Amino acid sequence: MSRVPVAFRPRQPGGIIEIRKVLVANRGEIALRVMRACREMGIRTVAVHSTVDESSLHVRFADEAVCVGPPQAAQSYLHIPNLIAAAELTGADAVHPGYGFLSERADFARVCARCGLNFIGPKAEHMALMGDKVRARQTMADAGVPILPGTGVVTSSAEAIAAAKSIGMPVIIKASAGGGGRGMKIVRDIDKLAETLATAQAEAQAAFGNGDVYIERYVTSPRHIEIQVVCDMHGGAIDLLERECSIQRRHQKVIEEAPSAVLSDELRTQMRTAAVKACKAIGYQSVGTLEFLLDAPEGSRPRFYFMEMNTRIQVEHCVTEMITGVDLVQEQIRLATGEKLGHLDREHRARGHAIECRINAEDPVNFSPQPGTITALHFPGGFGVRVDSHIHQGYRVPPYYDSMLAKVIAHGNDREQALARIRRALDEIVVEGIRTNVPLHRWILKQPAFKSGNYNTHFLEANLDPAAVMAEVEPQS
Ligand code: MV4
Repeated sequence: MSRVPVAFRPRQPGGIIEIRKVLVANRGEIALRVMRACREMGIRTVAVHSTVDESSLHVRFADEAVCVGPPQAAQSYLHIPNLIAAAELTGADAVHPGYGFLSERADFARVCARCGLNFIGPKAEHMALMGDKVRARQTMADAGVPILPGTGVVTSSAEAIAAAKSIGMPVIIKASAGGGGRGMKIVRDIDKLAETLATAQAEAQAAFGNGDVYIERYVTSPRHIEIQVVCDMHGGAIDLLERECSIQRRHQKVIEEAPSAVLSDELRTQMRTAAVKACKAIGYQSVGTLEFLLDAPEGSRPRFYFMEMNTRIQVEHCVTEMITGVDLVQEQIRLATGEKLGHLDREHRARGHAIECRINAEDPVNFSPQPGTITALHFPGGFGVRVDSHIHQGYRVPPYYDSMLAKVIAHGNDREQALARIRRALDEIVVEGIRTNVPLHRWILKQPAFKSGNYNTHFLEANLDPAAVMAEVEPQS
């Protein structure tokens, strides 16, 4: 391997490394979000873009822009040599990966460091640790964080059957290199275990180049609750409360809110304490999220279990920002310079309630992607409403990337007020030229289970009523 010249960046008094120019290795709304944070901090920005994104808003928002390849992400936003060349060319001293694309690739973080670029995120070793779900599970167990009864890497069907007998049925087989719902198989009948194990191993090998799988007890109706953490390079770690993310379809979140409508103060404290304890145990640095499954069967004590840790800023970070007043992207940048957490309150209480709807370019009922041109656009506004989006009238939604067009976030003094505001905001929004999931959101927000706050991860698949969703294509009063 050839040696890469490593830029020399002396630390300033207090150990702070200044960041003057950030290359944003992403597109869409998150690229804008990062550039807005940089602008407010007096940091210059470099956009990278594929040929199809040449006139995108993230390019116009940046101080400089570099084309890094053709539309296919593998040849542009995921093409590490081109991104490093763009940073070198523009004299950027830091890289922000956003979410998706290279944001959780330990190899990218390592290459950035080798090239003297400050990767705005955690250490590569923690990204690699959390990308290995078997290792992550064991690490959490060692730190005293609750995990579901389960195994390490399972290789033989005899081993799997013995494990299932001790865990109890049903079980779930998960790929160690998977995550976010990819590479999972539920097994309800122990007679099917050996066969499903072989399929899971083959699929994991094909999808991730790693056939390792493990087994866990399957929780039939869990809620997905995650804790936002913020950690500095000096052992400081705090949490910024939870987000409830159970409204999802095929592991894509659709609506998120904070705080959760169902967590008791006692359970919330336990989850927050576990999350911070885990971060301190591994020496985690930067912002991150611990995802938990909450098993709350009728009539028995609710329990939470570690599921995964996301080592990036997440799409739904905005709901946490709205209830804490903390700019998470600015914090992420400050932490990458070596700043201590000192400036942040150690203890956060929710200021009201926030709800986020992800607006996607997709059919509201069958969810097929809807690329095309936006012919008319009006975004909601007013007290307590925030819209993070990169689209505009005349924008062409390319078929190559994620279908998310906008996030509409409403904040209120309590859940009732936040709900009324987001309903009002979704009645104001106009996106013409392509189909979007706005009608789906209008429908969800009216459902008694959603209004009560008592819903689990099966809410959408169990309740989706196509005719009722289609009736929401025009806003109703
Ligand atoms: C589970 C589970 C039940 N039991 N693990 C889905 C995403 C990935 N992070 C893990 N997931 C699940 N793991 C056990 N042992 C149910 C899910 C799951 C789920 C989790 C969170 C949000 C939505 C979900 C939808 C279906 C399944």
